[in-house]
This record gives sequence, structure tokens and C-alpha cells, in this order.
Amino acid sequence: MFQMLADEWRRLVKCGGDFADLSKAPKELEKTMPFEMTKDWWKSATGYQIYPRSFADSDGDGVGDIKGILSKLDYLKDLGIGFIWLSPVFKSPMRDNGYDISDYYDIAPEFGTLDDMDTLIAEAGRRDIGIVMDLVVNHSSDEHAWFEDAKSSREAAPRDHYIWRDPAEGGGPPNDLQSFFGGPAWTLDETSGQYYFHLFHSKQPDLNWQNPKLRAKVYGMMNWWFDRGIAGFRMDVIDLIGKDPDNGITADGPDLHKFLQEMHDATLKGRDVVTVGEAWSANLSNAQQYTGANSGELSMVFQFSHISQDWDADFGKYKKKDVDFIALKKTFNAWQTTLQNDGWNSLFWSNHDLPRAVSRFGNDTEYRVESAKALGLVLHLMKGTPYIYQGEEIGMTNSHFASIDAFDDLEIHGQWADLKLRGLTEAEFLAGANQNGRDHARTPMHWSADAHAGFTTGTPWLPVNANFEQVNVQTALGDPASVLAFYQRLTRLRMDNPVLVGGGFEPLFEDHPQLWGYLRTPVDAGVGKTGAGAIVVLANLSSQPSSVDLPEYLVGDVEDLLSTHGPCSVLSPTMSLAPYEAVSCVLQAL
Ligand code: ISL
Repeated sequence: MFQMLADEWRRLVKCGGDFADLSKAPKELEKTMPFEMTKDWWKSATGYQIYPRSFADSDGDGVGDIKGILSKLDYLKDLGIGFIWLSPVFKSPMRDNGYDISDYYDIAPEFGTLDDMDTLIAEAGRRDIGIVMDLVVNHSSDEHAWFEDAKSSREAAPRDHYIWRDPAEGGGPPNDLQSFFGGPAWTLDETSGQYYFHLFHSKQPDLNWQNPKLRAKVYGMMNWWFDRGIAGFRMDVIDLIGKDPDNGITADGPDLHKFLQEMHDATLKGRDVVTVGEAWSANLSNAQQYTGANSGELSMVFQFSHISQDWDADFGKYKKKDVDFIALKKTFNAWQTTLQNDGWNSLFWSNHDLPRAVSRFGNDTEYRVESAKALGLVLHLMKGTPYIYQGEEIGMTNSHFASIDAFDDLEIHGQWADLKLRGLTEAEFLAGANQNGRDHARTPMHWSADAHAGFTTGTPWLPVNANFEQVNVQTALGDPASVLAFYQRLTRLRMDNPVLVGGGFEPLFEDHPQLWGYLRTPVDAGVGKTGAGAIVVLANLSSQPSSVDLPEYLVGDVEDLLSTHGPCSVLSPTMSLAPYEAVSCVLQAL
């Protein structure tokens, strides 16, 4: 009975119509939320990102799947996470590993079935873990029925679900906008003689958000998933939906916030769910608009100023560069202070598009364990919701790719085709890709020292990192000094400590070249006055010993919270820290 209603509802929603109707699911479909959600629950929770293709394979086909995730839920519960951000599991030709969706209402067969997805939502819920799905609606796959229909003729009903333009006068693309994956952002459709727009691959045509019917369909789909019991959405490149391609505007377009508010009204309002928008263009001036308490838009955004602050001005992330440590701290400090009283930060070092945290920001050889812990500590004790990317909790590192051909990722190949024309050498590009390429994050998760790191009994779709025998979950579980044991404590700190969740933030010695420091203050206390209850975080993010003179009000007895090299009971006037040593402690009353 339930299945019949679900099918009927799905058919109705797929047919489109007014979203006012679509957002009202039949009563019988209203399931009890499997996950206990209270207002703003996500502020004290830690998120965990799963890239399903690379997490755990249950059937030996070399590709991770939902049943694999189910088998690891207890591991994630022990890690102490509050929700899983699940990269796309929807039906897809997988040209961009699921970020090209051909059916928003179904699951890719290599990942499982809708029943498996329902089981995952329920089983995660039983463990108080919410499932946050990936909303990829800037574009769909070119194999989505809408696009297949749309390209059949200029008159096709869903034609304006996508963005079509006539060739420029004299022929060629309508303008010179470029795709993020290399090449022009316009592809000619021979049948109709018009170009369609795609900010990513030509197999990922952009949806036309100017069309209210399309927007209604997206909102209907979101509500359908909410009614199935999910805890929220991570929204893929959401800052691109308000674009005005005719005027060369892609990110942060004129209609962006109007659409986000409309989406909020149609789907999120009244639900205690979490939303996190991927927004490369988010900045200190518009962050509150996205995430402010009264904006009616999103819970938080993934902004990338700390990631891109040291990218090359001409060649971007594919030209190798060292991290500018002081600039990195200043970026975090600016976001922390700007969103201190209104708005909310997301906190992350890594995701499926980025290099491994310990390889980019730490030392993945001599100080792998120490630097993984220190990076975890400075990030998780800031104000905001921290995200762990799969494998970060065991200190997984970048792999080494011997040639450009060894990379799987379509972005790497598309960018190489463009950048070589612009003068980057093969050796430079390879060095850049070995530093920042997306495949580092996508090599399979290391569960054990068994063949293929226990990820699969078959042949993994991307080779496992050569260091899996040392770096894996099984080994880490047996070691109280492991990165994993440290992360298990980090997640609990946040749950137990209201100062970490709601307290203020004050940067310390911002210009120090090796040390990172800040204070988390009880909401109403001026730290310079009493100091009691404030949390001090100090970390040496370098491979040399380093020291700093502390201001007088910080010196004295403290209660250790979590430190990498043994508990800290006193802050001395000059604090000396070993390479990658990090300390967090609570100031006592004077
Ligand atoms: O890392 C990036 C910036 O240079 C890009 O690889 C990435 O495309 C960008 O972060 C947007 O990412 C999101 O949308 C893409 C998808 O390939 C990414 O995996 C996704 O996170 C298109 O859907």
C-alpha cells in the first residue's frame, strides 16, 4: 500500500505542476522522522562526508555502495558524528561520479536501491545520525529524461528546463564563458541548431532556474526526500543558480538570494533540518545573507577562502604552491569574527574535491600522526559545524600519481587540455595535480591491512594508496594514541561543551609564523577581566619546535581539555611547543 502511494506521488511530482501542491505529500506518506531533530541540533553535531564510491564495497564490484555504508554505521557512531553528508547516490551515468544525475527519485544500481536508502535512513536514525543528501540542481545529467526530451525539438515541453541560445552572429558559441572542467561552457546541439549551457562537463547541462516550473519540480523533489526522513541537504554549487549567462555572470548572480528564499519557503521552513550550500563565491560581505538567523536561506555555507587563498593567480590549483600559514590563519579568523553574532560557519579541511588535509596543511611523512591531530584540534574547536572527510579521521594522505594518465578525474583531464595551451608544462601540471587533484580524496577508504585495504574483495575502481598497511582503521582502533582515538574525543568535546558551540572567538598572535592560537570565550565573559571558563587553543603547525610569549591574563593553572602530547596543567609566560604539538585547556578563576 505504502509503495503504491509512493509510486503515485512520485509520478505526480515528476509530472510537475504547482509546487504549492507538490510540497504537500499525502498523509499516509508522512513517516515519523527516524532521527530526533531539535532546533539547531546541527550546531553541536559533527558532520562526516561519505563519498559512496570509495567508502565500503559490500558486493565485490570494486565500487562502494549503500550496504557497505550500513556495515560501517557502528564505526561512525563510535566516532561520534551527528550526521552523514552523503555525496550523490542517485541514478547517474557517473561521468562525474554521481554529480550528473539522471533520476532524482532513484538510486544508482551500483550503489543499491531505494529500499537500501530507506534502510540507511532508518538505521542511521536508530543511532541518532541524520542523513544529509547531496542536492545537485545547478545541472542534471544529459541523460535525464528532461534533457532527452528537451533536446528533441525547440518546441518540446521541457525545453526551457535548460538554457538554450542561438549561435553568435557569424556562428560559434553565444559568448566566451568557459566550463570549470575546461573548454567552452556552450555545446552545440546539432538537431535544433542551438547551444546549451553547461558550467561543468557537456554531459552536465545547467538547469534553467529562471523557469518557475523547473523550480517547482526541484522543491517537490526536495520535499519528497524530506518526507522519506532525511536530515538535510548539502547543496552542490548552489551559488551558481542565480546566474545570468548572457551577461557573463555565473556565481552570485542577481537572482540567487531570491531563489534561496523561495526554496526555503517551499521546502525548509518549519523543518528542523540542516542545509549547507557549496558557495565558492561566498565572502565576508555576503556570508550573513546566506546564513543569518533572519535571512530565511541556509544553515551554513561551505566557503573556500582558506582553500584557495594560495592558489596561483594564473593557473589556479594546478600550479603547485606552498601554503601561506599566516594568510591561512587570518582567513579563518576573519570568518570566525564576522559570523560571531549572526550566521554560522562550516569548518572543514577537505572534501571529495580537495587534497587530503594532512598532505596539504600538515606533514604527511615524519609528523603524519601529530599533524593530523593538530589540524583536527584547531579546526574542531572553532565556532561552527565541523566536517570530517572520510579517512581524515585516520590521517589518510595524498597518493602519488606517476603520470597525468593515471588520474581518473574528468576535471584533471579537461583542465590539462586547457592549461597546456596556456603555457603550463606537463611536469608543472603533474606536480600541481599531485598536490591538489581531486583523486587523492577519492582513493578507497582504508579499513584494514588486508588486500585493497579491506575496501573491496574485487578490484577497486581507483587504486588504494600504497600506505594502507600502516594507515588503516583496524590498526588505529587498537591504538589509544591514534589519530582516530583523538578524533573520537574531538567530536565528544563539542557535544559536551557549550562554550565550544555558542561561545565567542578571539584570535591570538595572528602574525606568528608557526603557532596558531585562539580563545573561545563563555558568551558573556570579557576574557581580559576574569578569564574563567574560557578555552585556550594553542598549536604549533610547523615541523620545528616553536614558542610564544603569552599575555599575562592567560598565564596560570588550567584544566586540560584535549592535547596532542599529554595533558597541559599550566600555561607558562613563554609556551614552547614541539613540532605539531597542540593544546586545548580551560582557564581557571583567578
Ligand atoms: O574543486 C573544484 C574547484 O576548482 C572543482 O573541482 C569543483 O568542480 C567545484 O568545487 C564544484 O564542485 C561540485 O560540483 C561539481 C562536482 O564535480 C564536484 O564534485 C562538486 O563538489 C559539479 O557538480
